[in-house]
Amino acid sequence: MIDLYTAGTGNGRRASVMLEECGVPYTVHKLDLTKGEQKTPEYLKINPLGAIPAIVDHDGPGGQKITLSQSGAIALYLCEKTGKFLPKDMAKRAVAMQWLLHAMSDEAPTSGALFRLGSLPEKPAAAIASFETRLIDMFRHVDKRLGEAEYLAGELSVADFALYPVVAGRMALLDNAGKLDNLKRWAGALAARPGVSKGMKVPA
Ligand SMILES: N[C@@H](CCC(=O)N[C@@H](CS)C(=O)NCC(=O)O)C(=O)O
Repeated sequence: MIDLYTAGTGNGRRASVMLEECGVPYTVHKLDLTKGEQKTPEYLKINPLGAIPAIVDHDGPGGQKITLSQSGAIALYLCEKTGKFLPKDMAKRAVAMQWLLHAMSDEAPTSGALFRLGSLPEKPAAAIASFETRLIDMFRHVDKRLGEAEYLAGELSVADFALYPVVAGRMALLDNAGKLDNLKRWAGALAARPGVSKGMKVPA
């Protein structure tokens, strides 16, 4: 059994989508970020950075308990634990990693920056516009790829599940940007998966 510490954000949902898609049983512990529940001494023992998501797998490698943070690392761990969503072929796996890291190091932080800027009382318009342009450019990059392949790595992989919460959280921006039909087709296909749909509703 895995304990998942999470909140209703894209990073949190990346972990719950992966748990659902990999078919791993888990218990949800909902943290209220607005109340600072991610900074309590008890939670800092689980993730010293004081951020969600984090998991505790009581049946980790060698039967030992393992505690993990970083939604990308959690996603990869679940792939390795279950043998799912990581291509076996090395070349295909490298492409999956490329898109996974694009999701994690380019798209998710840009979307996160937009969230933070939008939460500031002064809502700095120039900075928000700059990050929106950057995110739309990235969406166009992904749209082009999805015009050549059904999924980011060719086959369905961890990269798709890692990117999906970012795209799902930015549908209004996607609509404003226009076109992006390949990205919308891909987002629709992922949204229709029961595991994605269930994972995106966590925490209830
Ligand atoms: N790169 C990390 C980002 C984690 C993160 O920033 N989590 C946010 C919510 S999406 C958080 O817990 N923020 C609360 C805080 O930092 O106090 C991941 O992918 O897990």
